[in-house]
Amino acid sequence: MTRVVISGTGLFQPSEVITNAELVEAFNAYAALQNEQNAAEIAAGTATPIEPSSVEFIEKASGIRQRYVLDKTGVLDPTRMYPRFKERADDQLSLMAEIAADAARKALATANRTGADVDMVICSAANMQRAYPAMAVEIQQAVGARGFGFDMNVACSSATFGIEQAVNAVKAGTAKCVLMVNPEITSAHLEWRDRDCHFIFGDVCTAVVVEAADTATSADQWEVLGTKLATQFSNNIRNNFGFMNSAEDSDPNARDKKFRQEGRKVFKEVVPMAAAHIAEHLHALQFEPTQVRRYWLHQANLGMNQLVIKKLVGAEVKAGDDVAPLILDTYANTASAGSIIAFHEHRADLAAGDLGVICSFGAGYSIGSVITRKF
Ligand code: CO8
Repeated sequence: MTRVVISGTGLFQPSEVITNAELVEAFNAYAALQNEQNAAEIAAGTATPIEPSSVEFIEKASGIRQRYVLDKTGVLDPTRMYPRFKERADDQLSLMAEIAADAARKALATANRTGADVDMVICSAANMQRAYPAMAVEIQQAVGARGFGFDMNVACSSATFGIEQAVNAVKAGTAKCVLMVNPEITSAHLEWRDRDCHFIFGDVCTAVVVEAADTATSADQWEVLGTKLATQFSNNIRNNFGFMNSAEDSDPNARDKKFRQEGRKVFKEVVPMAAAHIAEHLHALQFEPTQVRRYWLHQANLGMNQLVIKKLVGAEVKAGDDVAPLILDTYANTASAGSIIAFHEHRADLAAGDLGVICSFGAGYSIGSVITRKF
């Protein structure tokens, strides 16, 4: 059986940061404007005022302190509350492909590879910039890869599901060197005017190189011992934006055409599913959760990671400790990229033979785990 390794990772990080204080100031200015405009209806009791947001709530409820975004000005403009991107001509590199190519080049450099070594490209993210041609094919061209590329979307689990496709392709012999990228421009599908969720997301792109162990030359290789994917339908995280909207005569700017969730239900339902999933996967490979040196968990909410890690290894371990590092305080929830950022930033100190688990959980519901060991 072919042994497969992750031989490199890369991260694109936008240069612009929005702190919670800046975000709350913009939201509260927006709320004041709206309340002023609707003053008569509010006084008559036919409309309810928008309540202000608060930094204390955001930090306590989520653990998020700031987020990176591709455009800060549009998001913080209380008359807009949306990033502003310039539409690009068909012959220009699209924004998703641009950030993916940046992360990809960095990942290829750490894998000791160039684009010409890649024969399969997977673009896996919670949203694609357009219907077609596939983003992966544009990224394939941008990095000079050979072979073929395709897009896939499993919301927050897009990266772990993408890694499994990459591993299977190498094992099956349909590819030798796979580039899997996760360009997450979450700022364009977050409702920044919704107090319940305006603080949740940030933009980034991650990239992972997967290849056969016997041909890999990278100094930092992680053997993939197993992957396990699970889905279970839920409407608790949903976005109805899509190509049918015009045909259905529905408003493309209606609230349901952006991210929305029942946050409490997601929290309660996903935590036990994720913890049980990881434990089952480890047991199937004859490992105990306490043998894992590091968990690179999905980065949505501090409390969720706290509970998942407690269920796995006991109450004395905290999310944010060495065993389960956090990046969501700096990056916020970056959809599928979160667990990969954690892996990218928090693995250099591990030794050969150390065991690690990358795990995502999110909309679908979807859960994906990758059990890996430092080569
Ligand atoms: N400021 C001040 N107060 C607030 C705010 C705010 N911004 N928001 C809500 N409150 C108030 C509420 O009004 C409520 O007040 P009251 O008690 O008087 O009714 C109180 O705070 C508590 O509100 P909640 O119950 O909503 O707060 P929670 O403690 O549940 O925290 C969270 C909210 C942080 C959202 C939490 O529920 C959570 O993190 N849940 C899990 C979410 C999650 O992991 N989702 C994953 C989705 S990501 C995914 O799968 C990918 C999707 C694709 C990407 C999309 C990109 C855009």
